[in-house]
Amino acid sequence: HYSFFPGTPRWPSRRRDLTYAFDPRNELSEDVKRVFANAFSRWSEWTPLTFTNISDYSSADMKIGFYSGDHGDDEPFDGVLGTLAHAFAPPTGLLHLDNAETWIINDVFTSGSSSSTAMDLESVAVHEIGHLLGLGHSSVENAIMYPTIASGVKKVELDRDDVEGIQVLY
Ligand code: TQI
Ligand code: ZN
Ligand code: ZN
Repeated sequence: HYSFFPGTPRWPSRRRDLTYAFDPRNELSEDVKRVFANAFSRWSEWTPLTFTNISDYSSADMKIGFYSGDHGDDEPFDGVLGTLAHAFAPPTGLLHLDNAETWIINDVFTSGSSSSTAMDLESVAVHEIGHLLGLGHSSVENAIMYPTIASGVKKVELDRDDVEGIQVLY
């Protein structure tokens, strides 16, 4: 079953229209931005929440970026595999991805030929957005919030368990 973080943090009810921005230092492609827009829409479909991409990074509710190793939040990334990404629950709203991973975007690899360690970006994004909204991990294997995903696998459809969890929060 779904779970929440200790203290059940969530975006307050007066904040239904949330904003997100990409770290301008990353200069991300439109393809990457589209993956996130898609991932956010999988959650807005089942909640009263809306998610809007704004360009002002400093004022966005949720901030997304790709980083390598130490990046200033006491949770350094660890190179290929291990930790792929992490997200901080409301009201912090940070979503960080490990730049050392080979990310698959729309079935295309971002680097090299290391297909055995490539991870699907949208799948990880949908999972991390769940954390950004206040969901912890689920014990249901098909759930987006289940704490394991295999390399190369695309798992982007919310399970009924994810939907039930998010609808308790919002
Ligand atoms: N990153 C972990 C995660 O997001 C970070 C983490 C570890 C965590 N323990 C936690 C977050 C407890 C919240 C609560 O789960 S990860 C997956 C999955 C990771 C894992 O890099 O291991 C995905 C990132 F679920 F597939 F294994 C994205 Cl999709
Ligand atoms: Zn981080
Ligand atoms: Zn997780």
